[in-house]
Amino acid sequence: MSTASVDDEALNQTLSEARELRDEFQRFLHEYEFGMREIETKISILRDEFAHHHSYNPIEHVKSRVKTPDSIVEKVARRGVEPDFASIRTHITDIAGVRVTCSFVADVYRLFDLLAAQDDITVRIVKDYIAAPKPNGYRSLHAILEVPVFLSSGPIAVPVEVQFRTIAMDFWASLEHKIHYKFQGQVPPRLVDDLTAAADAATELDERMERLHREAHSPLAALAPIIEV
Ligand code: 0O2
Repeated sequence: MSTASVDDEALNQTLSEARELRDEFQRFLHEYEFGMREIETKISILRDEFAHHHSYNPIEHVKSRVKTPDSIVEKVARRGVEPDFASIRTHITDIAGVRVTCSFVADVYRLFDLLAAQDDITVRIVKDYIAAPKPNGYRSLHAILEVPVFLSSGPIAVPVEVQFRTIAMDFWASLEHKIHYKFQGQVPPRLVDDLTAAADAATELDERMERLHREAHSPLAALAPIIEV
């Protein structure tokens, strides 16, 4: 065999392996996208049911994403996870993410409870950064929920990270994220202190808004115009 044809064969082999890896990676990411869609559907059903039957919408907005390949590779390297699909599946549980922004803290827990109680959902991990905020002031309820996805080859269980938070928590986290990104993690101490104080203010705002909401919806509030007259 000539050197050229040996080189061609090696190149073809490499190309075919690269294509196989690409296809496997796409299949891998699709599983997470399907899991994410299952969770989105569950949330949207709850939202519609609340709106139609309780005349109340506890959800302000929902945002979803599947981690980019670059971000998965970065996390695999940072966490020292073996770079094979099985290890990534086991150790990286936030490839699919859904963020649910609620009006009030009570709604955050109510929605989590409603999802967690569904028969086909398995709660794998819960991190309650509302009960125990991070030192920088970050608050949210994080849960890794495993949901079944029915593929042509059979069912698989897909983990989805669901972050539940209020509008105030979301506002704070989004600004903090931008500041963190701008300073590449080296945020000046004065700004860190200001951010922590802003997180306290956000907590207080959540408490006041929820108090107001409760008062406005208490049976006494309905009588107020009559009492005033
Ligand atoms: P993205 O694009 O938002 O998903 P790790 O993921 O390794 O950092 P861990 O323990 O797996 O840490 O997850 P953790 O701390 O429970 O939650 C990670 C995610 O929560 C982050 O995802 C953020 O979305 C959010 N988060 C956690 N802490 C903070 C914080 O201090 N500030 C802000 N703004 N968000 C936070 P990613 O992977 O960073 O990015």
